[in-house]
This record gives sequence, structure tokens and C-alpha cells, in this order.
Amino acid sequence: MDIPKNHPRYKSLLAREKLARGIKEGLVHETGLIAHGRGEAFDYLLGEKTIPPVDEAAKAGAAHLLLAKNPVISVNGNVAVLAAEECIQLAKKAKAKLEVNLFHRSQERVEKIAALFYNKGAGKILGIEANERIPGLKHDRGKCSKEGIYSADVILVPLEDGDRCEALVNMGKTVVAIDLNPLSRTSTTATVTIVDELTRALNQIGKWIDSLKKDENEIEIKKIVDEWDNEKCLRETLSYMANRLK
Ligand code: PTJ
Repeated sequence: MDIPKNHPRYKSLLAREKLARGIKEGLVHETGLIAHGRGEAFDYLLGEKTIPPVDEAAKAGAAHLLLAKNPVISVNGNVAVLAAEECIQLAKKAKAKLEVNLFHRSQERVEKIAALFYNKGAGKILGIEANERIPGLKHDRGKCSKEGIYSADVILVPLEDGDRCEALVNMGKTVVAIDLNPLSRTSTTATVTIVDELTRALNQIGKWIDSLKKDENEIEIKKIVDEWDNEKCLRETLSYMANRLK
């Protein structure tokens, strides 16, 4: 469908089109539409914009990525069709690896997602060969790469399921999650939760990486990480949403 650019819901309609096409092309799992719909509902409550406490979360996420020794960005079907370019750009800025990690894993879909990233200019994509397991995760999302998620110290996980987030935190990893639902298990267990729409969040983290690199030294970046209070940020975000409902 050709969506007119001046349509008031252009961005939202375009994202839906991309996901629907992604299903036909075997990139997106059909339940990805349900996950997206839930996300859209929460985005309404944010006014479809990055609110101030969430921008602070993006800054904290950027600080973690900058201090990381082996940062990894985990990507799934929804992320691939909605934000491959943004992920590639951020991976370059943060010197992070990209790994395909799927909840509904099939080798065919992993390879299709990896091919999409390669076609858009990504370097190496991990996860095609899953040679390790995240301890405590019985389902396929536990399959990961030794070089990537398994040995990472900081993992950026957009559109996460709570099980894996918890398992990664239990492994001692720093998890920076992007999730529009501030009440989800992912949001409440991640080290830093960015309650924002995927592309806005990825761009915002990228902007903070640029500005922290330019203006701050390592001690100041460490201070941002040490002083981060995720519960407070989630409380402020929920209270913003509740006020909009009133
Ligand atoms: O490609 P696969 O097999 O790995 O499957 C991917 C999905 C998304 C289907 C899978 O991870 C899943 O079922 O996720 P959940 O448990 O529904 O969680 C997705 C979370 O992401 C929900 O809390 C949504 O609110 C949130 N979300 C959805 N779309 C966006 C989003 N957050 C930010 N930006 C979005 N565009």
C-alpha cells in the first residue's frame, strides 16, 4: 500500500506495513504484530515522544555502552524490519557486535534476518551459528553465540521477553532494554530501561554516545552509570503516563 506522507498517522502506518511485509518475507514472526500493537498502545500514553526521564535512561544506556568491553546489540524479527539501519549505526558508534537472537527461532529466519542486515551494510552478524546457551533458559532464545551474547558484558536488548532479560542479569550482565511497557518483567529487571519507541530510543542513545564522547571524561561517564536509579526512572515514567490518562 502507498501511504501518503502527509497522513497524520504516517509513521505508525508505515511501521505496520513494514511488519506485515516482514511476515510475508519470513523475517517477522506473526506474533510480532501483537507485540507491536501492545507497544503502540503504550506509546500513545507517552504522547509518541521521548519524555525527559526516558532521555536520561538513554543517556545511562549510552554511558554503559561506552564503558563496555564487549557490547552486543541483540536483534529479532521486529527490530530487523523496523530499525536495521538504526541498529547498524549504533553498533558502529558503540563498537558493538550485532547478534540475531530469536524467541521463535528457526534457522531459516535467523539467516534471512542476518542477510537483511548484511544488505543494509552491517559488518559481521553473530547468532547464525549458536554455539552456546544462556543458563536457565529452556526455550530457543537461550541459544546464543559464544563470541557475542554469551561473553558480552553489556547487552542492548530492544523488544525483549522478560525471561531472557532475567537470565542475562543472572549471568551478571548489564542489560539495557528498550521496551514501551514500563510494567513488563523486562522493564523491571533490566539494569537500564528505556521506555521509548524502538527507533526513537536507538537514535537517542546514538546522540548521547556522540555527546558523551565529546564532552565527558571516563570518570564522568562512570558517575552516570553509578548514579543510575532505574526504579526511580520507571516510577517517573509511569506517573507521566498516569497523568496523561487523567
Ligand atoms: O522475532 P522473535 O521470534 O524474537 O519474536 C519477537 C517478539 C517481539 C514477537 C517477541 O520478542 C515477543 O513476543 O515479545 P513480547 O514478550 O511481546 O515483548 C515485546 C515488548 O516490546 C512489549 O512489552 C511491547 O510493549 C514492546 N514493544 C513492542 N513494539 C515496540 C516495543 N517497544 C519499543 N518499540 C517498539 N516498536
